[in-house]
Amino acid sequence: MKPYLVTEDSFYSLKHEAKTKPKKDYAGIGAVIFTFTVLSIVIGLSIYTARQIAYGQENEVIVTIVKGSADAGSGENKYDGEKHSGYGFDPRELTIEKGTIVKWINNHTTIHTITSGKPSSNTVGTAFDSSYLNAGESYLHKFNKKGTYDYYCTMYPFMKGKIIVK
Ligand SMILES: [Cu+2]
Repeated sequence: MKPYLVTEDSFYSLKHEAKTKPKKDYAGIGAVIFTFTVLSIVIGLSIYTARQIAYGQENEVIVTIVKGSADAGSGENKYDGEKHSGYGFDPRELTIEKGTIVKWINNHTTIHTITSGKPSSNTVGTAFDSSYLNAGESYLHKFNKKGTYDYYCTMYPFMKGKIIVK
């Protein structure tokens, strides 16, 4: 192969070209912007796809902490035990497939928790624990193991729920 040589003439012509064709700089910026845009879309889609694989939105089930949950144990809004439907976790009991994500949404105006176990047990919070969930916040947990998971709210322990994973 012949090595490429920069002769006096070609050097001059390069310099001359650079001087007389400033438009080339704009084309360069355009290419950079275009590349950046394409890369952003590709990276964005990759993250979205990875998230879809990891969390599989089609396998997401929602449990809400309904309005008035903190009043469930008192007066007029007396907690209705097993039959309750208006207070606490809705649905109270939920059966899901292994690998499903449960998303709890706090639709109440105060703090609640989603804590695995029963208030009296010594395994409280071992399977999952949302810690303090403010009004409007959500907590997600993916259930990868079959079993029955009791949970409750440490702020208002009369709020109880159950997830059955098949
Ligand atoms: Cu609560």
